[in-house]
Amino acid sequence: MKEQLKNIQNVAEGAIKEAQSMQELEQIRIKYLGKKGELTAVLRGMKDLSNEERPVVGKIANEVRAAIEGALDAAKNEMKQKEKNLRLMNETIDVTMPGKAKALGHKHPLTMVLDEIKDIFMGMGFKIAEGPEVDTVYHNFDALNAPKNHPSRDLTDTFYITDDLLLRTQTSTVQIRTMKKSKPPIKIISPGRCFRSDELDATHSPMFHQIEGLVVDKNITMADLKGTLDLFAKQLFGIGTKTKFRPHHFPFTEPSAEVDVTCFKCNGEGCRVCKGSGWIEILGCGMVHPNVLKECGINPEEYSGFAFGMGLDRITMLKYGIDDIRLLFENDMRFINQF
Ligand code: 2NM
Repeated sequence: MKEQLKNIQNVAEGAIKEAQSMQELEQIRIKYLGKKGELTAVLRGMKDLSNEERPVVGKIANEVRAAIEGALDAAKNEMKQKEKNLRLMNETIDVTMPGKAKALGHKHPLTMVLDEIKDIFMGMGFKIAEGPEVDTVYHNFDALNAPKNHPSRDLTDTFYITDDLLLRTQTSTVQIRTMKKSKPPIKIISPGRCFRSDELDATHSPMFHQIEGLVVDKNITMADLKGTLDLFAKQLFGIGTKTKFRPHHFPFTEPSAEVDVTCFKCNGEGCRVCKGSGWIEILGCGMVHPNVLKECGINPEEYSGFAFGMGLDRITMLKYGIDDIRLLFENDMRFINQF
């Protein structure tokens, strides 16, 4: 029986040495020390021993149990330590590794130029006014003195929603709304999206951006208009920029003009940007038509005003040498990332 006990101890200790995991160790414990284990079975047989032999064998059995338990504990501890070391190894952080760069976003070129233009006019005391993109035929055409048969009213040029509602074709709708609800002095610019039923190509888009301006007060003259827009051009394109006012026609202004600036690329010499002329057209303007003031409840005998409008997309394209308007709306990162 002593031999049997010693043998159990040897085999158990051997198995513990070989064990690779906590589960294996637990299986060994059950196999030798458990209720139906090998050591337990031997101990059960002790009742058949003589009175002299029983305490001797009992002592050895206890020693064997203690030895196996001790070996199990030691093996378990060693295994835990190994697992911990392994975990610590895998968790080490190499502080010398380069970090992952976070891609920072930035403003869209249209927003950059819009912000620049807003700053210039705010510096001259203009306020920013906004209004709805869906507006009435009245605000978009009638109140702006557009003749009932004006071609811009055609279904082929304007997106109508109903007989009375449309997508605004210019932001003058905002100027009309502002004149109707407030008294002069008025000094606003109205930037925003506009819509015309144009075929999309390199220079036309059915959705585009306008910035219009309006000043109404007593004694506003063509000289105020020219001074304001000349200063604007010098601030946007450079102090050496010159402006040229050419007579034009708009239903909502009288007199009306188009404004050219000396080419900021070639300084008026003639180049690709200005198509050899030395001049670039950048906006339309004029003195607000008395009919428009009257329609908005402003007495044209008492007040006068000037207004202007420009295309943000075109100016952005000129400033950055972009040759296709579609690039501004496609949000291709290869394009956007260049700014
Ligand atoms: C332009 C050109 C000239 C304009 C006129 C008005 C209003 F509402 F006061 F009559 N707002 N904007 C205007 C004048 C717009 O865009 C090329």
